[in-house]
Amino acid sequence: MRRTLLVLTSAATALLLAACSGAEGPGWTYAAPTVAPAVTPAPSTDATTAPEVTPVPGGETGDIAVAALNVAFDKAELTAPADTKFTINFDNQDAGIPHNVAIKDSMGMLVFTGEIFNGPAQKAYAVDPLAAGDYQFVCTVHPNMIGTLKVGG
Ligand SMILES: [Cu+2]
Repeated sequence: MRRTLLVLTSAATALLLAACSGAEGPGWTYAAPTVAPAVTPAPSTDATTAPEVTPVPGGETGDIAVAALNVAFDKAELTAPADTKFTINFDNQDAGIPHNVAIKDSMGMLVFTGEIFNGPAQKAYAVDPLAAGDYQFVCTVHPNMIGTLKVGG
């Protein structure tokens, strides 16, 4: 007699528990939709990396684009055509810091000196024809800002 009562009561509590968890049941369904929205914001980070990969504007032959940011050129190497005029589109992105682009030949002689100006601002430098060879482009104000300019093939 006693045993059947125990069984009955435990069965009753089991039913109660089932009813309780049944009430909480709908709670777990919310987990699924939250997974999808978390993935979508990722593409927005592309905006920060985009400016670095800016191609030569206009696509005109011989045009060079170089920028200065945090007292450094954004490129270590530039290429220009030989024996023909070309343009350096210089983008000084350093607010309140003066930069320019000057060109030295392999002997260290200055063959071109662009106007020094404060950022943020841009200038297009017209450079006279250079003979084929390796040159150095530098910022007159900051000797640590150096890169290689390859003229011709
Ligand atoms: Cu500089």
